[in-house]
Amino acid sequence: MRNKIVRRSSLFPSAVLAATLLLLLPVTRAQNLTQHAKVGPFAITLKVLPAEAFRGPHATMVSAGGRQPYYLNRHPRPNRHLVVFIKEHGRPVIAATRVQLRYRQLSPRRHPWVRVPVVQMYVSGKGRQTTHYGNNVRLAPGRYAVQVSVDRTYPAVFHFWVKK
Ligand SMILES: [Cu+2]
Repeated sequence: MRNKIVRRSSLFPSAVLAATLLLLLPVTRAQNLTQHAKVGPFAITLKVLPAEAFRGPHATMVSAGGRQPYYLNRHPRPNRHLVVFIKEHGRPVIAATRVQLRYRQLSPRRHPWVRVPVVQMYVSGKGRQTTHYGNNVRLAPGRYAVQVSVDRTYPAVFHFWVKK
C-alpha cells in the first residue's frame, strides 16, 4: 500500500500539476471577468469587459475626471475595458481618489509592467453610484497580472487569462 502511494506520486508529473493549476485561473473571452480583493479599508472589484465607448451616440461611459479615455478608434484598437470598482465601508468610493492600475502580460512571454492612465468614470444613465476607475486597453491573448492600489495602499494583485 505504502509502495503504491509513493509510486503514484512520483509518477505524477509536475507539468500536469502546473497545467491543472493554470486551468483554475479565471479566463476572459468575450464574456466578462470579475474578481474581488481587499486592501486596507477598500473592497476592490476588478472587471475585464469588452472595450466601452466614451463618446458618440452609443457612449456607455461618462468620464468624470482623471486621465483621458482611450477611445475606441485609437490605434492599437482597444479590445478590453480594464476597470476597478472600489467600496469603503460598503459604499462606492466616488471622490477623486488616488487609484493606480498597472498590468503585465506573463505568458506566452513575460512583458514589462504597463501603467494604465486611470479615468474616473460612471455608467451612462446610471449615475455616480456606478463610479469606477480604469480605461480601455489592448490585451493580447495570454496570462496577466494586474496590480491596483488606492490611496497608496499596498497593491491588490489579480491574475487571469485573456483568450482570443
Ligand atoms: Cu467604464
